[in-house]
Amino acid sequence: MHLDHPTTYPHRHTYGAASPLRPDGTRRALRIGLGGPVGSGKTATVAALCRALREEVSIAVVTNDIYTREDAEFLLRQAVLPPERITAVETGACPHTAIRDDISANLEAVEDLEDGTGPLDLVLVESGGDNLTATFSKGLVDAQIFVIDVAGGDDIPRKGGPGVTTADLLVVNKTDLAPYVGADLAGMARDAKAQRGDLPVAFTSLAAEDGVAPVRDWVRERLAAWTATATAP
Ligand SMILES: Nc1nc2c(ncn2[C@@H]2O[C@H](COP(=O)(O)OP(=O)(O)OP(=O)(O)O)[C@@H](O)[C@H]2O)c(=O)[nH]1
Ligand SMILES: [Mg+2]
Repeated sequence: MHLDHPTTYPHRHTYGAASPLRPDGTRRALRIGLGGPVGSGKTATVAALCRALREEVSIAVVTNDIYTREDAEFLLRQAVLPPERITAVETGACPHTAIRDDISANLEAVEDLEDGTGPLDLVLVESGGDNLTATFSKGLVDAQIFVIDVAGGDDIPRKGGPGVTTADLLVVNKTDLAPYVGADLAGMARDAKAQRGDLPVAFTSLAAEDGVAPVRDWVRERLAAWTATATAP
């Protein structure tokens, strides 16, 4: 082991929380990251949020996939936003690498969206599906949503992990499937409370009309707080 050769260790970026203002003094968009296990409903949540909020705020989306642009293509097919507001980052590696360790490609994507479309209020950054440990760098997003689903097992909140315990909002999605997979929603709520204390938890079914409402309301609150902070003297 060569303790005197620090360059043998992998380089890690150490971004701090990004300034809410751009160099010209105008407020940049609030950036919200969505992470969680494969197939839990991250893209479906992004699509539903865009539909619910696009009339009131200016939104753009960055998706992360390992080798494809599938999530971005899904959002484009669904026409949830104009095409110039949707960008895909191909991570080429474990999703958490691009949202936590080297966030440069994602930061560039966010900045290109802001430059290309004019001032934005909200940028949603979807991580590729990963395990329970993936979290976003605070240099990339201002708040994070962790999306799990009832079909992944009702013991997930009890198992914890940084996504479940520290995300600003925990979403337990696909509640419509609970009766079919024998998921105990009340038990999930108790376990989530034990892991998260006062941090909020939203139970959603995106199969239901307006099923994204609890997440939409939380995003609205964050946007109001962001606007107030970023415009304070
Ligand atoms: N029944 C039900 N199906 C859902 C719900 N939300 C999402 N789905 C379905 O679950 C599947 C996966 O949803 P996605 O939104 O692609 O999941 P994801 O987390 O983005 O997946 P990856 O990006 O591949 O990790 C799709 O077939 C969705 O239609 C829900 O609330 N109820
Ligand atoms: Mg997805």
